[in-house]
Amino acid sequence: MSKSKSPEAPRPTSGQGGETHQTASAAEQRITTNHGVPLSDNQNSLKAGERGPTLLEDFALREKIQHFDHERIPERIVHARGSAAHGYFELTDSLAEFSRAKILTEVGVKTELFTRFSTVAGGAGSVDTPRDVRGFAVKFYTKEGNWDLVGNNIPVFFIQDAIKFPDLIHAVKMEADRGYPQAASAHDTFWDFIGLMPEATHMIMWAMSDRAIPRSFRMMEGFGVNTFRLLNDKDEATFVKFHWRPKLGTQSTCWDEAIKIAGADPDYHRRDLHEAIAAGQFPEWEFGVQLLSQNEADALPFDILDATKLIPEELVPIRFIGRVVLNRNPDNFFAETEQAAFLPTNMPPGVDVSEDPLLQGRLFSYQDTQLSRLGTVNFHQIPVNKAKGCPFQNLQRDGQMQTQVFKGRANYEPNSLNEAGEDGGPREDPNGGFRTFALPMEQTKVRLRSKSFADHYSHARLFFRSQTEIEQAHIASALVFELSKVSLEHVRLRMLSNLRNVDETLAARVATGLNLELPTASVAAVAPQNMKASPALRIVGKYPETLQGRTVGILVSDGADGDLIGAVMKAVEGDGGTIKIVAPRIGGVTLKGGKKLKANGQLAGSPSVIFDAVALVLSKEGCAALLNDGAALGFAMDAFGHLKGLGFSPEAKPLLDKAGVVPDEGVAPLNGEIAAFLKAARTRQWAREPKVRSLA
Ligand code: HDE
Repeated sequence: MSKSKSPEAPRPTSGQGGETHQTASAAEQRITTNHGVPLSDNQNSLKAGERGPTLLEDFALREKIQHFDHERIPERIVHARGSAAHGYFELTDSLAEFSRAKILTEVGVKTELFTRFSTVAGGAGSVDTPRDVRGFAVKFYTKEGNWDLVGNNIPVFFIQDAIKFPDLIHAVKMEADRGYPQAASAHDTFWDFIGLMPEATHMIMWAMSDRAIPRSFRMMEGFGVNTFRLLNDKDEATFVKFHWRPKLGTQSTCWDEAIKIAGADPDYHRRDLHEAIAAGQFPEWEFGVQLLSQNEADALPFDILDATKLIPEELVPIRFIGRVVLNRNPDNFFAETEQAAFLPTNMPPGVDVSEDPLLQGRLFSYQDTQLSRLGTVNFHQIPVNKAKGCPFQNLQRDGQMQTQVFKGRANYEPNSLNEAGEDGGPREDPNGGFRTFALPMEQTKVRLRSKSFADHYSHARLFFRSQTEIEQAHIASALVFELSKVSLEHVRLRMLSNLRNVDETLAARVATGLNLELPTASVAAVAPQNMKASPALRIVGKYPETLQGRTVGILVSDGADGDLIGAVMKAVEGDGGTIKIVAPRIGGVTLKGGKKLKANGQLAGSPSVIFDAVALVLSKEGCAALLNDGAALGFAMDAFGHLKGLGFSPEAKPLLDKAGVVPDEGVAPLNGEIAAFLKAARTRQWAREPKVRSLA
């Protein structure tokens, strides 16, 4: 084993006194009222005598409590729970041939941005790890105005037409008469709606896959979902789909793990993002595009205006053109993350919409919803929403919370005020200003769904059959879990009928898991096609195995071998991982030889579910003292059950035995070398899964 010195007390990571706080400014800051009046006493209300009634004239008390009473604003009606960070986009490959947007043509230019990740169904105070889609909203502060690319971590959506969105959200959120479940799709109204909306079947495959239980916001892909257009300086249009690809790879949790994390740390993803950035481990994504001409789009066997369909990247490769880096945490959660307003209508010249009916509805909704959420038509003046890379001026005036002080009389145009030597205000720019693609159309008004949208099962089948067997088992098991929570048997049966159109074996596996007879298949409007598999849709095996950005928990005890702990720390950190020391008591342990080792976490509050891999480095006595400790047994049992790499000192073996850990490639004795543990820690032990859990 490589000789290495016993570990110093672990460097406190951020959030544990790790930052070097700036000393307070010398001049004492006086507390004042909101109107600047300095206050002499912020501890006591004004009374008639020490024990007398509080006086109405106490403006300090009234202002402070009144402000407090009105601090909450309406949460987002969807995507209420989110976490955000600042960063930048750097273009590395110009799209000048396709777009005149400066952000897509000026290679090497860094554009500031603000990104908010979110769940969909839960409220602002719900948990980070439910099974759910994740929002992936990016506000680029470009020099031609803000560009809000408001995507998700799944490339398709449940519905094809925006008019169904309120129904979808009403169905997935807590049920109207009982106010539960919170942040969960496993309930009657959601599956009742989904079973009656076959167009949702492809998205359901994604929502039941491991994509919906991401390990970290830093380890998930992002997609623009809708089809947009790029317009070059000749106003020639090219269809475009946008992609974000994480440098850390895509990684998910196991479903049992996600459930337990929700209890152990409801803020798991928020903390993960904040701590990584605070520690200088800046998450990064490659930003890419799929580009299609009108002819190429027409040649596809599906309609790219249909948001329930994706374009397999084996068909149209992704061209990576830049990178997104998140390198600064918000200073204030409410001011920035809560007040951020994303609008898909925010597009720089050179980017344009398509006729995708889902996108068309979104173009109204985001602008509209900010009014009720932020309470003023001037929400664009809130710092996080302000255009930064460019001046913005127009002749719109007044409105609540107007913070701009316009000079002169020009609040209309045309005007000739400049002939009187006054400032006539801004004017349109026919060349540089935003132009819309001149789409030829001679249509009659109809309320119809395009026939080209009618195939609801071929892409669902493509996704399912493109998965590895491991991932297919997770999809089937998730469907069994969710439909088992449905109390209406006709809803379960309707879903089974639909699943038969996706894949007969999938439907059979789910029926068996529900102990139901398989019903006849529902009638598909368009017979499902077998498309060529798209391995790019998998997670397992798509990215290199790595400890980069991951965290390893080392459970230690008094008398443990400090050299061995040091060797594990050195190996993990050398591999790009982060170490957290877990001990029975937060004060840490006394190692063999008397050296002290501080802990980052106390055992009961640091279960193995919050780590990517674990090591148990215990002394003989220390192990004996933990043999009857549920938290210690659970630490080992859950790490093993969640398919994690598990290293152990020889003295820790009795605890593993009692926890039911059986030796396999991912259970590595730390008695001479660390390499086997490191290899196991970089991934999940998929071969172990059938031994630890029954899958559908
Ligand atoms: Fe949204 N969506 N959405 N959505 N959406 C909102 O706007 C809407 C859809 C997405 O972090 C709301 O500011 C409609 C698809 C994200 O602040 C609202 C339809 C995609 C966020 C709204 C959709 C998204 C939102 C609520 C169907 C992926 C969070 C709060 C046509 C491309 C943004 C808000 C943030 C938020 C409307 C479907 C992504 C209600 C009408 C598809 C990431 O306006």
